[in-house]
Amino acid sequence: MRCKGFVAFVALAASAQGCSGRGRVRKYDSGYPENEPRRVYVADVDRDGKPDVLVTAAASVRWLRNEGGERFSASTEIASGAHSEELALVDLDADQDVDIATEGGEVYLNDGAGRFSAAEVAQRASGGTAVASGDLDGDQRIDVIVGSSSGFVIFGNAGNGRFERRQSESQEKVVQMVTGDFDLDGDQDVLAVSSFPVSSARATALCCG
Ligand SMILES: [Ca+2]
Ligand SMILES: [Ca+2]
Ligand SMILES: [Ca+2]
Ligand SMILES: [Ca+2]
Repeated sequence: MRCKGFVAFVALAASAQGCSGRGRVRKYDSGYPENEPRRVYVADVDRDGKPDVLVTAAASVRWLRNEGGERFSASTEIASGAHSEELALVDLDADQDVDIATEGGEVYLNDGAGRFSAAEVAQRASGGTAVASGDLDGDQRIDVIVGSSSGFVIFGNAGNGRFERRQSESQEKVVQMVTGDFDLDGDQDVLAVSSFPVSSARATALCCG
């Protein structure tokens, strides 16, 4: 019989003078079998002001709603699909709630209450090792970048819940990516870290919007 996996939180008791250093350990059931949970994220999924917890597995994302008072709800699955371990949590449709993009190139849009629906992603990449987000073309819509064993692919946000494959960079396996204006020219760039020893990291100015 397999045991359920747990996500553990540490709550430190604080006094008026500051943290006492003594705390409690509480455990919450992630809903996954033993050894399946991969990563944990914090985001206010339902916009009630209380940070919620998302736990990922290889092909699943589960949500533990923060009910206040150190209580979290039983976990519920809010997304499923291959390569769901790493997430980008960002408002992709500009409706003021947190949406989900997975390293598998799937996008799930939040209705504001924690119910997610899959967006349309054209020519979604197979595999997936990393995901990042940023407005790469300067159109004020957040785009999604998906890394794989053969580089990374940009999925441009076309609006109305649609994402289209716009550009790919063929290179070595991508381990992690971040976005930012690394060359200070006013547009967002992608920094992709690879496991290839010669060029372990490089910043590429992809769009000059
Ligand atoms: Ca919340
Ligand atoms: Ca949203
Ligand atoms: Ca954009
Ligand atoms: Ca730039």
